[in-house]
Amino acid sequence: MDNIFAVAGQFTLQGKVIDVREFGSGNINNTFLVTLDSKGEKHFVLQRINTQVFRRPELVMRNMRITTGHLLRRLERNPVSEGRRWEIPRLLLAEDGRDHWIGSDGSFWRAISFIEGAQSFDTIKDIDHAREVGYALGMFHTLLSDLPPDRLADTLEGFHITPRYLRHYDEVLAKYRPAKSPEVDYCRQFVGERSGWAHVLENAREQGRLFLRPIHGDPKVNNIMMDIASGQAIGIVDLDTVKPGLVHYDIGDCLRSGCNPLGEETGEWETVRFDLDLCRAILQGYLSVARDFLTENDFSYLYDSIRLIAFELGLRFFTDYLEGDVYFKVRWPEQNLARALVQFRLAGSIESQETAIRTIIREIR
Ligand code: GN1
Ligand code: MG
Repeated sequence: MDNIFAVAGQFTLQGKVIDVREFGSGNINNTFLVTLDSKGEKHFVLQRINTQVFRRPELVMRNMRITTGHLLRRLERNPVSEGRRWEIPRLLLAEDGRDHWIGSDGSFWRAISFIEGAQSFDTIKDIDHAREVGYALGMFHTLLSDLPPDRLADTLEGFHITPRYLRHYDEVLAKYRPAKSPEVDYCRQFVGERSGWAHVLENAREQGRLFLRPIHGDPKVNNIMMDIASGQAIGIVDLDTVKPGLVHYDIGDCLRSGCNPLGEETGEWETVRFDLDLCRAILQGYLSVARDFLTENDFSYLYDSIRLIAFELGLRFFTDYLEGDVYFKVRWPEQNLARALVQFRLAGSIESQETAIRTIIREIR
């Protein structure tokens, strides 16, 4: 780990690096927690950006600067309600004054402030946690609702555009001809039966029923920071995928992650289900802060967005499995297939509870 200490040192303007260890469970970038021997801040988060995925990392940094700057200004004008805190991850500068550092091998590194006294979870613990997760996403959307989306670069072309993932899936199927197995057959059938519907959000956007706004892109449960003392949500981290998009991608992603009590890495895919109580609580928390900017049309596509993002993530994992794990990091050979099965099962559970989910949406709007 000599080298990683040297990289961390690039961002250490005060004190000395005493520890660097792997941190979090991201599927794309490599993340480390750096501990300092310093009178000031004791930790920061160091990340190596996956430049195979984020082809223009400097634009990711620019989006992050614009977003965090906007969030800070908004919070100065409209502070969060009393007794709450809301933290925004800060970019740390390298010795040369830039917000990233490029290694001799071309690796792209950046450092972000660490939020002390907070933790995140891979799954939701209880109803209060669920409401707070929804609140956090609602806060994020509300604070960014007056940032014109075209100020943000599109750093990941095609991200959450389900028809593009389907096209890519067809290409991969034609090229790799997967061996037959019950799991692979289940996934293929699951995708095949839904390919006609998967355009639902993009069609609505083309018809002008839904429109682009700044989105987080990845508001899953473990990107929501929870205050250890109060149990309240205090911020959203992982701002790499902030870009113009439909808020539906975010709402769908938050719900597919939050309402799956077994979590997206469970080995028990056959018992995966979508939990309605958690769904109600997340949406209530979201609407407690974000109701005002949602339109009639936004509400009419909420159910589809929940179903679609679970389906889409399953499709992304399955395609990556077929393609040989070129996108999502894996720790074992069939991991992306296992992840796909979880998401497809979840999407199936969403479908079988459509009436109940639509009722929840109607009741709380
Ligand atoms: C990836 O790397 P991570 O864990 O922050 C992915 C998300 C998926 C998520 C599933 C840029 O996020 O879209 O929902 O895995 N990020 C990207 O866990 O593709
Ligand atoms: Mg992410």
